[in-house]
Amino acid sequence: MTAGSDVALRAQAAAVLRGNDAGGWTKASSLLYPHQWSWDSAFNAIGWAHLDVRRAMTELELLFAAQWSTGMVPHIVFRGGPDAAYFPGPEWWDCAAVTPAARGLPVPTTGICQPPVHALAVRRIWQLTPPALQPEIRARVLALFPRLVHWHRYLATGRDPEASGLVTTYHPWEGTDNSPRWDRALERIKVAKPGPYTRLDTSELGHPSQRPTNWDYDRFLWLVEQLRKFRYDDVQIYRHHRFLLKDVFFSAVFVAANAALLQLADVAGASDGDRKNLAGWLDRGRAAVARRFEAKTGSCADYDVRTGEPIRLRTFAGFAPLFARTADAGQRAAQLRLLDSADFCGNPRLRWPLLPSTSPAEPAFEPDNYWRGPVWPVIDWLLWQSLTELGYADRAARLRSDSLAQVTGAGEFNEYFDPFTGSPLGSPRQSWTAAVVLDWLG
Ligand code: 2M8
Repeated sequence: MTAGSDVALRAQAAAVLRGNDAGGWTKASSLLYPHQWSWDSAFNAIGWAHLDVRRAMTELELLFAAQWSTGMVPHIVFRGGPDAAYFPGPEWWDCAAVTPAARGLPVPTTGICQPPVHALAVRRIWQLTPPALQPEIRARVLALFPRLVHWHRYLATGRDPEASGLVTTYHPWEGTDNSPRWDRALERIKVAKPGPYTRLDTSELGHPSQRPTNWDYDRFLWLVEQLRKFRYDDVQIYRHHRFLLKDVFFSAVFVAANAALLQLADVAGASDGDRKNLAGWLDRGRAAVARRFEAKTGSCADYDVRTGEPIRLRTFAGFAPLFARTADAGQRAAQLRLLDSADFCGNPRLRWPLLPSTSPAEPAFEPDNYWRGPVWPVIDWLLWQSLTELGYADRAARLRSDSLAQVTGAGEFNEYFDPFTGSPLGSPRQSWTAAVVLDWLG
């Protein structure tokens, strides 16, 4: 890619973020997602940091303004208001009515969370802060830091009462919605059909095959109903909820996030206690992810808390040791072999050698269906970050240039891409895709 086209691409990516800017927070996309999503917001802050570090901080500050008293950062902050076209809206969650943890918030939220990319965002903002703005941004990082630690403490305790080092997810919406990783657990669940509902996503997008099925949505909504019944109380949920999964990807992001907060500890004037906790969560998480690694496959398996079964599927989540920046040279080598094998980036049918959400060799693979096969630029960005930090500069550089070629090749900063054809899928002008492009362009 030439320098000239980089300039044009940067301008286009910036225009997507600016176009989705709703005044201090960014719609995840103007088409499908007119509210503030948690991990989208973190990626978007990384993108904003290249345009305006103050605006980047505001993105996170507004997200954390909706943090629950438990420390949880909700997966959607319904900032788009009651008229924004999105289903299911706040009435399906009813959080403030059922739990004191969500009372007094400036806006309604959902009652679940998403991977903690936020610390990576604050670190990036700080790295990009010009000297003249450092006093202001440092003060703002200082103010946000305790909220970040509170969020991490929630994940390390409420979401891991066993102190296993692995985060438990309660709902497929906690990151990778219809990933085949959740199929078995969802199949076990017998749902009472939720009251009548009308999905907006399939009609808005016009391509239902790129979205979860109605079977999925019946289960997604039933799980929300259950969580509401348990008043979003982690203890009750742990006791009764049918969907409790130890998610190795989420856990690996948590490891990387703890490392990022530790790197910010001096800037944020962190207490000794906070530093000790962060280092403890980091070590415990990294060791736990390493224990889920299976030498036979070179991959890492999620774990179903209810059945005790490992979830052995070839998906991007199997690369959790890389996402967690494993220090184990043997695991790193095995993961890199797997990454470029025919099951993943080395598959001869791929348009670009990028990490697909699900391996084409997996029976559940569907090239155009959401988290069941397509390439997601944000996931490849996380992998690129890990490879860069682990010192695999060449592999990281190829991931970056192929990702940029994919985005430039077709569509308008789409949400995800068909791994075989490179065709753009999902929502166009997806904020986080534009944000990671801005970061790749530097
Ligand atoms: C997708 O999920 C939302 C529900 O949260 C949806 O399909 O309506 C997922 O890709 C999720 O990870 C992402 O944060 C969200 C907004 O981009 O969209």
